Amino acid sequence: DIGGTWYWNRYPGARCDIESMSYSYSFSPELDQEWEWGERYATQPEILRYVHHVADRFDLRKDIVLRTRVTRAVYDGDDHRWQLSTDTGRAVTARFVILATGCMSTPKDPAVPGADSFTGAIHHTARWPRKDVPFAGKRVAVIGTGCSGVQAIPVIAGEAASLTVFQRTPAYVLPARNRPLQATERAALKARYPEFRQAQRCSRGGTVFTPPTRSALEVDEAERTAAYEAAWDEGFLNGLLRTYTDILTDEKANETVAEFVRSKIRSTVNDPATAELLSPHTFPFATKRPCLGTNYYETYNLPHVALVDLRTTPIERITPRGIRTSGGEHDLDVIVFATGFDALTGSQLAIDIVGREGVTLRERWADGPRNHLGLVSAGFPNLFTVLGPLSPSVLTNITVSLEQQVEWITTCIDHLLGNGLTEIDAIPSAETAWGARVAELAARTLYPAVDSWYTGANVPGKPRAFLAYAGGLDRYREECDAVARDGYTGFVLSSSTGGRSLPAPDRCTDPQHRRHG
Ligand code: NA7
Repeated sequence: DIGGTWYWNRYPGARCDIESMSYSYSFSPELDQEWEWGERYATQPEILRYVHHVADRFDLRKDIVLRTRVTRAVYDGDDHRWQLSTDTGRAVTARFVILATGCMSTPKDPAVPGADSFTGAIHHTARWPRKDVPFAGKRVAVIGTGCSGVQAIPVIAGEAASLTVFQRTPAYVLPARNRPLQATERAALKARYPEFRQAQRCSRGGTVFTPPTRSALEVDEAERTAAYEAAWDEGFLNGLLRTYTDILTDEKANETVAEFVRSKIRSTVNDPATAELLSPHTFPFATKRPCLGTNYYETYNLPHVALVDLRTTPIERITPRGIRTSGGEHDLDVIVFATGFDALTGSQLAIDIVGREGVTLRERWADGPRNHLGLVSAGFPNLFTVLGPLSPSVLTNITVSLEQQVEWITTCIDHLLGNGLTEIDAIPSAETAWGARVAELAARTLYPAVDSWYTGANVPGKPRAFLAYAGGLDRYREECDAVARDGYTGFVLSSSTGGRSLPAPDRCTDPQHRRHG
């Protein structure tokens, strides 16, 4: 069915961590007015209903082919078209291909030996069955304490006979403060939706807030704590990040927030040893995506919930009866993997993509993703990506980011068609410059040093690189618009008859691309 992430991630407790009235399409004022969000943070079923509504309202289903996996895409340089193969045998020829394959859609293989031997049920949060998974009376394990595990754990604990959480690295979990939306607050935002949507578009991360002006280190502890308490009470994913300017850039400033969260864990979790195990010490706050939870830390006070620290007692294997760690065997009926994704590049590299002159995307990205503006990779003409690597994507409210990229791509294709052009390709030197720019923006932050899915470190063997543009959606939008306005600098635009209208020749200095002129 349609829905992407919100189709697949139907695990108990799945919901968005951006407010629903922000995390929705902005392209239709009528849609904005007619849809009624029920909760501050929408559940997965509610978002899926919204996606279905959008598909019906705009008559999109006629253009959607379901139950079909694109397995291979080969560029025919003579015909200037992509030949797509699918697992149903259906073949498709297309001039333009847009990979909207998702930034978190290829589940990571947790590679725990013995999974096949388990006599109970195993489920991955990102491939959750459509039928209900019963937990009542069952002994359940959750492996993984990222955002998915953090959402699922309290809900599963509410039903299961026992829950054992297998934790490798504790997360910073902030309270969501979710609640039903009141009709009056929905109406108030709807009354100013056009301005609100415009403010989102011009914002740093796709959500609207007042940016901080001071360093965390220039105020005294009492003032800082008061600011952190206020943010904690508000329940925004990035509320604590937005208290001061330097939380993500200065280790000392960051540590003040990190310690504040740890103090909250200590005051919530009754058992001091469990509280300590749940307290993150190995990475700065928000250098991995923080999690929004509901009763997450409180869940560990329940008598039937146990925490296993995989750092001291690693998993040895899954057995027919359960999970064996170096500390002993845990008998189980259900194992839930909440072990995350091969983020940002996984879904593109899962397709066998063959570009100009037989070069594959896997070869081209062997040392990490390369592209210009996060949109097109050199040698793979007319193949665009939305929410892919080296774009703001996962650092932003993606509903805003994806509309920005879709608009840019649409304008670009219009430009090509309107000018008798058949092809856009990135210039390798522009790609190198873009990669350097993305790395330079990341280097201003604490992100790159941390092992996370932002850096590819969660997938063994994946080349390490900070995979997102950290300069903000506002700046990214300006950069993309400037490129288009200046005649698509860093790209070669050409026609099948050999004519090239843009960019001007002095911008295309890369020898590999001269032949297209
Ligand atoms: P994440 O954030 O990648 O979290 C995965 C969790 O699983 C994390 O705690 C990992 O520990 C743990 N993990 C991964 N592999 C293993 C193995 N083999 N053994 C034990 N523990 C493991 O994925 P989520 O699905 O929670 O969230 C992804 C994003 O989706 C989320 O941020 C939202 O943006 C939407 P580690 O930290 O690697 O030690």
